[in-house]
Amino acid sequence: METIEKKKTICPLDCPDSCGMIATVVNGRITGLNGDKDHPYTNGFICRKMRNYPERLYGDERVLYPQVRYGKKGEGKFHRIDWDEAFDILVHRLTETRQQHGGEAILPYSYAGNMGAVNRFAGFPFFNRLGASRLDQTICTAAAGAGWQKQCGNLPGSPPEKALDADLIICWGINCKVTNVHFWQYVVRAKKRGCKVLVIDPYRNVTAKSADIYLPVKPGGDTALALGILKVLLERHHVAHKYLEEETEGFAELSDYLKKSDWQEFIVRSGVERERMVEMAELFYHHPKTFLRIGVGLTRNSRGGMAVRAITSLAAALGLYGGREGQGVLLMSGAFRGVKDKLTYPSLAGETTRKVNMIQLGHALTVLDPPVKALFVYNCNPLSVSPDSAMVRKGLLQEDLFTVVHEQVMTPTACYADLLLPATTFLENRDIYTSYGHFYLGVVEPVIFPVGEARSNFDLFQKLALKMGFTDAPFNQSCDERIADFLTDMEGMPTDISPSKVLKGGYILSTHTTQTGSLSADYKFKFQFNSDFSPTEPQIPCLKEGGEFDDVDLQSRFPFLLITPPHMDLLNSTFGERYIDKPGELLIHPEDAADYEILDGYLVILENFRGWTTRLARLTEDTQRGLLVAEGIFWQTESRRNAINDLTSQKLTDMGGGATFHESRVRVKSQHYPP
Ligand SMILES: Nc1nc2c(c(=O)[nH]1)N[C@H]1C(S)=C(S)[C@@H](COP(=O)(O)OP(=O)(O)OC[C@H]3O[C@@H](n4cnc5c(=O)[nH]c(N)nc54)[C@H](O)[C@@H]3O)O[C@H]1N2
Ligand SMILES: Nc1nc2c(c(=O)[nH]1)N[C@H]1C(S)=C(S)[C@@H](COP(=O)(O)OP(=O)(O)OC[C@H]3O[C@@H](n4cnc5c(=O)[nH]c(N)nc54)[C@H](O)[C@@H]3O)O[C@H]1N2
Ligand code: SF4
Ligand SMILES: [Mo]
Repeated sequence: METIEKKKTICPLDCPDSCGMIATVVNGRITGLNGDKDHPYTNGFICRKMRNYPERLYGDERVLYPQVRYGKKGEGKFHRIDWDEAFDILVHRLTETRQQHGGEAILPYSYAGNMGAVNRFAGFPFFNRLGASRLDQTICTAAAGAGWQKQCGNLPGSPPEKALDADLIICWGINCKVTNVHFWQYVVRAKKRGCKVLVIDPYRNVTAKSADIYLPVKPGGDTALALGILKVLLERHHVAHKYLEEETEGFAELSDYLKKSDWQEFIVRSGVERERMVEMAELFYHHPKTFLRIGVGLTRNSRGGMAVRAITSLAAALGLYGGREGQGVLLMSGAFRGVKDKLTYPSLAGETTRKVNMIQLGHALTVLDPPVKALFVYNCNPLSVSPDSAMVRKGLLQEDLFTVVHEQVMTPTACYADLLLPATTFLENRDIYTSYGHFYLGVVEPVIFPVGEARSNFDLFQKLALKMGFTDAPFNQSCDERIADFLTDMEGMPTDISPSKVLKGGYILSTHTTQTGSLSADYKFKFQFNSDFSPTEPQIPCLKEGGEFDDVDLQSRFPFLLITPPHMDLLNSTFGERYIDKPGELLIHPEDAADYEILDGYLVILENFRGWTTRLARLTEDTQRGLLVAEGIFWQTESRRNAINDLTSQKLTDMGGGATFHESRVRVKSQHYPP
C-alpha cells in the first residue's frame, strides 16, 4: 500500500529567504517540495530552483559512496571504497601531515552550501582540536557586515514586513526579484497602495525593470552617490534635524566635510549627474516613509565597506532609523544571535594557528609558506566560487596536496579530490535554520533516510574525531544537544520559549520586531557618523581611491568593467549540474558589441591578466557602455575548463577582508561566428 506523508522542512541554501517548505513523501521517497503556507514570510511559495530539488536529490550527479581517485587529478575518475576504509585513510593522512609538516599544513575550506547552524560549522571543533590552519570565512558578507558595524554597531536590520507600509522602497545594489524573491511580495503589495520603487544598480536588472525609477550608478560609485545626495539634502536643509540632534553623534564632522567637497568629484565617481542627485534628494525628502533594502552586491569592490557606511549615513540623515511606520533599513536581519563558539569551539585549539582568508585560496595553495599539504573541502565548491580560479586549479593539481571533498554532487571541485565523501542534503539531516533576510527560525528533522551512504557534516566530523581519539565533550554531543546549547542565551529568542520547545519544530519569531526590539531594556541606539578611530579607516564616510576599475595602467589594456552577479536559476554554483552545456551569457551594450564585431549569440572570449573564459554575447541596452555583466557561476566542465572566476581577483575589499567579485577589468573578443 502506498503511504503518502507531508513533512515540514526549511530550505538550507544561502538565500535570505530561508523558506519553510512542505515535502511530499511517497513510500519514503520525496516526490515534491512546496512552500509552507504556515510560514508567514514564505507565504506558500518557493522558487523554481528548489521546486525541482528532488531531481538533484536522486540525480545521476549525486555522490553516493566514499571513493578514492585513480585517474589524474581533476579527471574525476574514482573507485568505490567503504566508510571504514575512508576513515582509515583520513586518520592516516591527517596524522601523517600533522606529524611531518605541523597542523597548519592542514587547511579546512568550507562555506554555506548548507546554512543549518550545526552542519555549517560542524568541522570547526574538529579542525580546532587538530591544530589546523583557520579559515577566515569572508567570501560573502564580510565587507557589508564591517561597514554596517562601523556605523550601526550591533543594531539588527529592520523586519522586511515594515516595507508594507512604505511610500518609497529603495533596492540599492540588490536584485530582489532574483536573490530575495519573498521580499518582492511586500514590494508588490506596497506598490498597489501607490508606493514607489527605486532601484540603484549599474545595470537594468529584472528588479529595475519592475521599478518606477531606475538610477544607473557606476560600479563602486555608491559612496559618491550617497554623499552627493546628502550634500543636496544639507544644502536644502532637508535633513531630519530633530532626529540628528537627539539620536545620532558626529553629524557635524560629516556635514563639514560635505560642505567643503567639490561637486565634480561626486559626479565623476558616481557617474550620476548633479540634477539626478537633486531629484533623488527631493524624492527622499518628500517620502518620509522610506524603506531601504541594501544588497551585498554593492560591497563586492575595493570601496565596498565604505559604500555601506555612506548609504547608512544617508539613511540616518533622513531619520530612517527612527522606527516610524513604513520606515526601515535592512541589509541583514541579524534577528537571532547565538554564541558562535558553541558551534565552533575555538577553546579546543591548543594554540592560535594562522588564519587564511578564503578569498585567497589560490595564494594559499600555491605560495603560502609553510605550504598547505592537506585540504579538506566541505559545504563549498571553491574551484567554481573562489576568485582567481586559475590559481586555485594550479594548487589543486599539485601531486603532493592531499585533497578531501565532502559533497552531494560531482562538482568541479569534487573532480579534484583524492578522497571523495558523500554528503547528505538538508532533507536527510536535522538542523536549526535562522535567516539573514527575515525574522523567523526553526528546527527540522530529516524528511527521509540518507540516500546511498551519505553522511551529514555533523556525523562525519563527530565520527572522525572519535577515530582520531579526541574525547573532548563537544565530540560526544548529539545534534540535538548542540542545537539546545546554541539556543540557550540566544539573543532575539522570546523568553517564554524553551530550547526543548524549539526542538519540537514550528517557526519562532524574533523579539526584534522593531529595529531596536529587545536588545535590552536600557539599550539606546545612537547612529555614529564618526566611528571609532581606526588606523586604516577614515572616521567619517568619505570618498576613497578605487581599485582595479580605476587603475590607469589597466584601463588601456582592459577597457571593460566586469561584474558577476547572481543568476535566477543558480544559487551561487549550486544547481550547476543542470546547465553543464551552458557557458552563461554576457550582457554587452550594442555599441560596444559593434566596436568588436560581436553579434547577439556569438561566443566571446573574455580575458585579463589572470585568465580567460567564454560566454555567449547578449546585446542589450540594459547595461551601460563599457560595462559587461556576467550573471551566474556556471560550472567548469571537461571541455570548458575555465569559468567566470578565472577573471576575478583575490584582492580584498577596503573593510572586513571581503571579495571584489564585481571589480575586474577585462577585454573581449569574438571567438566564432555561428552559422
Ligand atoms: N537566484 C539566486 N539567488 C541568490 C543567489 C544566487 O546565486 N542566485 N545568491 C545568494 C547569496 S549567497 C547572496 S550573498 C545573495 C546576494 O544577493 P544580492 O545582494 O542581490 O547580489 P549581488 O551579487 O550581491 O548583486 C546584486 C546587485 O548588485 C549590483 N551591483 C554590483 N556592483 C554594484 C555597485 O557597485 N553598486 C551598486 N549599487 N550595485 C552593484 C549587481 O549588478 C546586482 O544587480 O543572494 C542570494 N540569493
Ligand atoms: N564571481 C562570483 N563569485 C562568487 C559570487 C559572485 O557573486 N560572483 N558570490 C559569492 C558568494 S556571495 C558566496 S556566498 C559564495 C558561495 O560559495 P559556496 O558556499 O561554495 O556555495 P555554492 O556554490 O552554493 O556551493 C556549495 C556546495 O556545498 C555543497 N553542499 C550543500 N550542502 C552540503 C552539506 O550539507 N554538506 C556538504 N559537505 N556539502 C554540501 C553543495 O552541493 C555545493 O556544491 O560564492 C561566491 N562566489
Ligand atoms: S532558494 Fe531561497 S527562495 Fe528558493 S526555496 Fe530556498 S530560501 Fe526559498
Ligand atoms: Mo553569499
